[in-house]
Amino acid sequence: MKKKGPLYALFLALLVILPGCSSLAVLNPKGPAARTLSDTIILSIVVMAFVLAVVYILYIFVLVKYRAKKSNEGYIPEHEEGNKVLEAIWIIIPIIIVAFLSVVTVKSTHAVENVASEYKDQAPLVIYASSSNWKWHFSYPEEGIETVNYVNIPVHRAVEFRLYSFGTITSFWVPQLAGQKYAMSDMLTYLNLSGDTVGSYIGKNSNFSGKGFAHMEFETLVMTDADYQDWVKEVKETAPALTEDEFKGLLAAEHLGRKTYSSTHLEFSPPPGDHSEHMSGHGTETDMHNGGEEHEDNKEIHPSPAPSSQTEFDSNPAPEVEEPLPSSPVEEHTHE
Ligand SMILES: [Cu+2]
Repeated sequence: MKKKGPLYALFLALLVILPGCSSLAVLNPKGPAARTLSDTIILSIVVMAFVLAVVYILYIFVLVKYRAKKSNEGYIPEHEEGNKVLEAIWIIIPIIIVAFLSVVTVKSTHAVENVASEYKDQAPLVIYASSSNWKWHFSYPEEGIETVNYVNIPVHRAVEFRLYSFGTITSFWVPQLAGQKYAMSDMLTYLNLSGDTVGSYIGKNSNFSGKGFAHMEFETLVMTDADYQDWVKEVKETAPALTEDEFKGLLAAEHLGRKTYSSTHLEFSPPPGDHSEHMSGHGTETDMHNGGEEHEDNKEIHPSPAPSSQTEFDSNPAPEVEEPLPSSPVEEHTHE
């Protein structure tokens, strides 16, 4: 029995240390959407723990009470069948559990898919987040600025991310602010998110997308409204404009550090259309590529180019990383 001491110590140490890791960031929410998810996770764990507790207590009770022992040697229990009360109990209880969890799931899903109730009266700040080859591009159409691998948002503000990808499917995830959502090349997906605590939160791609996947992280900085306005003003005054050539270079690169521009790529490389446009039955198939004909010939920067027989990878079947990978844009965990 003595040997178990170190094991218990290790277990306790892990319990103390692990909550500081980003892997449990979902249980340390800093915005309404993430808080809804965290509450749902904790509630589910409590319900499941209750079910387990009942099962194990009954199990131990039956083992102890009905085990073979001297006092009941040769005892054979009465044959029983059709106990209506017992059968009703074990049918109704699971129905109640499933119904309860269903209501919780529908309510929480509805909550995180929409603007949080406390920010309902605001027009959301729209930010396009597009991924390319292990980078994230953030375009602010209202401000007319663009960043790479970091995104700044004002605190207590509804933000609507519109997600798409210049390549494989990726998944946009800022664990402390909201759940993950897929970014695809042919349609936009929408993610509502708000931060209610000023701070820096790690964001990542949570869908494996190739060899650079592990380095595909970005910083989400939740700033006071005044700091945010100052930052936007400074970017507009000091950052270079994003030209089409510069943007092609950004797309071609495998990894990049942070970049800041005083114009967006949306003007010359529009995002893909809303999925609903061609699902309504009114549009034609070509409506899907809402970039318009003038962009069809510029397939390099169109997020949903027509299928081509050759991709950028075909010309270089085994690209090796010659230079060391750039360090992650977010160096630190968000320890409190
Ligand atoms: Cu579609």
